[in-house]
Amino acid sequence: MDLQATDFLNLEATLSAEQKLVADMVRQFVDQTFRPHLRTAYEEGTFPREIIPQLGELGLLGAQLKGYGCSGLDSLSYGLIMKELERGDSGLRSFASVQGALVMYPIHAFGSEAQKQKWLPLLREGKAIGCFGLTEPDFGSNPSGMRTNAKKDGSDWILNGSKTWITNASMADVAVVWAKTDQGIRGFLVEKGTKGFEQRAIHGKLSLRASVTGSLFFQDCRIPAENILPETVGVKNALMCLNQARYGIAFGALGAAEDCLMEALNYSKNRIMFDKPLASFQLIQRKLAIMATQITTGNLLAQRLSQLKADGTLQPAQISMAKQNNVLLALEAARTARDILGANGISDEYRCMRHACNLESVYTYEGTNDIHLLIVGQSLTGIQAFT
Ligand code: TGC
Ligand code: FAD
Repeated sequence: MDLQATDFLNLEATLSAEQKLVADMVRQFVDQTFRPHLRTAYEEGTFPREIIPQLGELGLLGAQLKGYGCSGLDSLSYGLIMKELERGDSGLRSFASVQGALVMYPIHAFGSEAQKQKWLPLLREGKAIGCFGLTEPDFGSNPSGMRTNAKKDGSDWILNGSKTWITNASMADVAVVWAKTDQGIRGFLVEKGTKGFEQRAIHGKLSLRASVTGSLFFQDCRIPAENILPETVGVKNALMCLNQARYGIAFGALGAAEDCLMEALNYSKNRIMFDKPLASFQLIQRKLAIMATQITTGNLLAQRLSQLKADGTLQPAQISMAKQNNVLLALEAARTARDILGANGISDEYRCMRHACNLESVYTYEGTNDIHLLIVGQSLTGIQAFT
């Protein structure tokens, strides 16, 4: 039997028929529906909004959640969806991650029944877009220090402050915003059009261009009592949302890495240099073998993560290990593929340079690579080394 470059240990054989079906369906959607928009979206620095209804129709938004019309898929299927989306582009996976893990999840986990009824069906169908505001200009890795605050005024809350580097910020219908209150850090649903709420796009990104990123500003925004997420009691709730999104990234980054490996492999078999295919040189084979090995270990890590999640025993530090490891290996794979493609590697006719540029953001967002190593370090030593 021929061994598959991107599935050297035949993990596919361990998938259920339904899991295979989900992965194939998403791969087909990405190839047929998303890819035709990608080059223009990347050049123009926009997200192709026209595909959002189809993401909803296919049940890919909040696919891990149960009820309210959500797909209620198992944890591995959810991971495979993220992987197939990011095989297309990290910006596509980002859109689905934010909508499902950072907006729908907190409403599902910490929201009132009325909030769930109002927002989850709209968000699932892609009829409403959400964003998640945690990071501030002066508080990135240390969100607990945030300055955005909400003060009680009768039964309402008055919100002041700002958030930046927020995916989907300028196109969101609803923002999940984390703010300091006299009861600790709590989550609020801030709706588009609220007086004093401004949503602004960030331009000039050289990474994740097929994704919309921006800032949120709150000036004396009056937030009605029914828009606080009632079950939020501290920064812990925001970090619980990050667990969901980081889990998806641990899978997603592997999609980008596999796309790069296949591109480098095909190119090296066809490119003739010194009268022979590049693939016939030892140095090139070494690079391909390392990429395939890293991808295989990353997939094993992700698959085990999904089992722990399904068992309900998954720990944040385990997610950190996988996010850190898999994004780093994907970034290295993208750079190696770019190297193997020579000058052609920097052209947008190929995929590896775009993946490499995207993965620089993925390396930083949802906790930087070093923050995740510090989380693992804390787990190993029992000593907190952030401060
Ligand atoms: P710390 O004092 O360590 O903990 C406070 C409380 O929270 C608990 N906890 C967690 N709970 C659930 N999940 C986690 N991952 C948790 N981590 C900590 C902890 O046990 C404690 O509970 P309790 O009961 O004792 O109160 O908190 P800290 O403020 O010192 O933070 C620690 C640190 C640095 C690890 C955390 O702040 C962190 O992860 N920083 C990184 C920030 C980050 O990842 N930001 C992401 C923003 S969102 C984003 O980037 C979206 S990208 C979107 C896209 O895909 O496009
Ligand atoms: P900093 O925290 O300033 O870190 C800079 C460097 O210092 C890093 O190398 C870091 O590892 C290192 N460092 C920091 N603290 C320590 C320490 N204690 N010890 C050692 N080294 C340290 N945020 C949201 O809330 N919602 C979003 O939707 C969102 N989307 C994003 C989309 C994109 C494209 C990007 C790029 C970012 C997004 N972010 C979002 C923000 C992202 O989460 C932050 O960029 C990230 O948490 C890092 O914060 P920072 O950029 O302020 O870097």
